[in-house]
Amino acid sequence: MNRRDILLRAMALGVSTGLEGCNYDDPNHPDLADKFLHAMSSWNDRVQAALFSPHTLAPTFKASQITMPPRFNAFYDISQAPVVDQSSYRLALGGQITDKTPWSLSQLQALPQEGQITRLICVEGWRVIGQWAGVPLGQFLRRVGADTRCRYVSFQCADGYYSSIDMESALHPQTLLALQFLGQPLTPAFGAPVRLRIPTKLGFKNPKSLTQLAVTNVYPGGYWEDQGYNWFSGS
Ligand SMILES: Nc1nc2c(c(=O)[nH]1)N[C@H]1C(S)=C(S)[C@@H](COP(=O)(O)O)O[C@H]1N2
Ligand SMILES: [Mo]
Repeated sequence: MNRRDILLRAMALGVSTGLEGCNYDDPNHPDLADKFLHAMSSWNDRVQAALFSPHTLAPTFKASQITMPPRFNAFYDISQAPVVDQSSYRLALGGQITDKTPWSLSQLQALPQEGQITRLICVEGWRVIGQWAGVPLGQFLRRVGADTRCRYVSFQCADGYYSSIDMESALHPQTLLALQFLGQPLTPAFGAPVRLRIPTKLGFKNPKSLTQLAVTNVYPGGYWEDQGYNWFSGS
């Protein structure tokens, strides 16, 4: 275990000890446990953000280590994955961005691309190694004149899913607007035509089939985040 792991584990222990020591089932204060956990989670966000270094890279792997077959996940069955028409596709831009002209798929494909073989970790308790390629999000944000002093980048998806990340993680060199998976254009199930690939965060922070990207100082939350999942969720 490195120092970061030890610290994170110690914090997790602190949370459970805190819960055992007090009676959070007080019928006069039914939402006390909720409030306590919410306070712990937002404190956890701040500690994770402080520990996160924009220079620390997520581990990368060899082609021989790629998980085959890949594993799909969404809040619905794979047969329900949205099918987006590629020729009329536009990625909409919103919020604190100078040039909000929507981007077609061929325009995104014409930008410089980067590839990575990294691990995707789902909170459900499984992990897969995959290969993604696409446009580094930081380069894209600078190109469209995003105000990178803003706190958040938010994402909307074709299936109604949504999520958001901190600006520092958005500018991390391994954070991609991915167009390819396993050496081929993304398929609907794996996020066609464009998904976020961010190997420094858990799977649910990797929204697929993006329709809109926005830069904002207003906390955008997310599909799972709004149901209590920790927002920062570094991996
Ligand atoms: N649009 C969309 N993106 C999503 C989800 C979803 O339900 N809809 N699920 C998330 C979760 S929980 C995980 S673990 C990863 C799974 O990505 P994969 O199907 O490429 O393995 O997608 C994330 N992105
Ligand atoms: Mo997940």
